[in-house]
Amino acid sequence: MKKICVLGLGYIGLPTASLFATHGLQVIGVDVDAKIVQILNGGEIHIEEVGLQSLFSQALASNNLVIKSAPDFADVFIIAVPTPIYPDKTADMRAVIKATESVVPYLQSGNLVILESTSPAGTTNDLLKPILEGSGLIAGRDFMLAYSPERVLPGHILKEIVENTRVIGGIDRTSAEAGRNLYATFVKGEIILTNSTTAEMVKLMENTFRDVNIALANEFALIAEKQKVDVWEAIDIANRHPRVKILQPGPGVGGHCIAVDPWFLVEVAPDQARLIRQARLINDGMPEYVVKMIQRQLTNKGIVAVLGLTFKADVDDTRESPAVDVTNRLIANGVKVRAFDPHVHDLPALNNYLTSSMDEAIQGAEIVVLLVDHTEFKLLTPERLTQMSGRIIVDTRNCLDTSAWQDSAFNVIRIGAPSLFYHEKTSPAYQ
Ligand code: SAJ
Repeated sequence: MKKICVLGLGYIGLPTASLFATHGLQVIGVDVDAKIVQILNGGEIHIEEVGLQSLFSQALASNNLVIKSAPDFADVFIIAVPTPIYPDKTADMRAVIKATESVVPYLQSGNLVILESTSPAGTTNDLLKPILEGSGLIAGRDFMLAYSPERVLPGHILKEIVENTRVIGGIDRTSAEAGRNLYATFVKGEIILTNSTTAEMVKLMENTFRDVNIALANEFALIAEKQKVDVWEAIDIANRHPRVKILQPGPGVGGHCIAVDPWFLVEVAPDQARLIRQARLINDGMPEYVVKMIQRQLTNKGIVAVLGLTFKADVDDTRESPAVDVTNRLIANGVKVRAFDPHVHDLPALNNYLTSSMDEAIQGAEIVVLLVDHTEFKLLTPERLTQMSGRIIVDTRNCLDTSAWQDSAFNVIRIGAPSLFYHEKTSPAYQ
């Protein structure tokens, strides 16, 4: 297992390829996007992730990594391409199918093929195996086949890819063990072996667990608002219970994982996955709730400055971002929007609304809406917003010090909390 071909050089494929290369294996990194291949071949990376540029540069400098637009013969093929959903919420497996088909001409006896993309349970056996067997080789006899989900948190990928427990699901024991030997090259966490369908299910369950728990937090927020309770204070108190860990309400759930993966379970078991579907609907309803919250405050038909477009803090990823959803809905409703995100410089559908600085976005704005708790937004002070025409901050992440802003005569509007106007400073819990 000396030569590895990694298909898909995104948030998972690129760090994986780079780590194998810096650990002495020969790696061919493949991407079908000519622009990505060009950027990588120029020594730069096309995504933002802490430490990745330096790791990638080390990988290139080791001469163990080459970037190409098509696969080549190798001992191991790792497929790490996206698995989005269609508008009807069923899994779009086209990239996985295409990548697997592209391996077929290069598949040789003794090879190991590993799928890393999050996929509906059964994919490795039912989808990959028949495609790969189109080569004339038989899975389990002539080549090995396994599923090993990526489980790393964007923003912490390089740490988690090494330290997290890794699951390897083989179509048979030999395949799982070969996968373990391979990942042990750089994984310091425990490596657990199982079958491929269980490993696929594990990954979906993890992200669904988080989605359902976020939906619960969001539902608590909606109830709290009705009850004139500050949900953030209530969660904080409830979480002092030794067995309670309520997550954070927010403007919705984004990213290519948590907002997508639960649907893979709904797709295969629509009658059973009732809670899972409902959780998805609750989380998907949050952007519209936020839009209504903003528009209720917008009395002078003024400018709304939107701060943050990514799906969460300190990343550049806008896939399935609730912040983008909120912004689009405001625009569709005829609201005058300016948007700024320090990590987003090009977003085709919103380029006409993007500003290149925060000052430009907030100049003359009636309302400022914080949709993402990027570090630099958390450090915002009232003095920084003096160019606004209004005095309303909608803090969808509860990341500002509300009382400091009220002291500066700002009205801070939060999800799941009674609106606190600067002249009503007392926390509602103590009124
Ligand atoms: N969010 C909330 N409230 C919370 C936590 C998160 O509204 O309390 C929102 C975030 O703002 C974001 C979304 O949920 O929009 C998802 O963010 P996240 O940080 O929970 O997760 P991801 O999507 O960045 O990464 C998840 C991780 N899965 C789990 O924690 C179970 C990661 O380990 C996976 O590898 C990744 O999905 C993936 O690729 O599947």
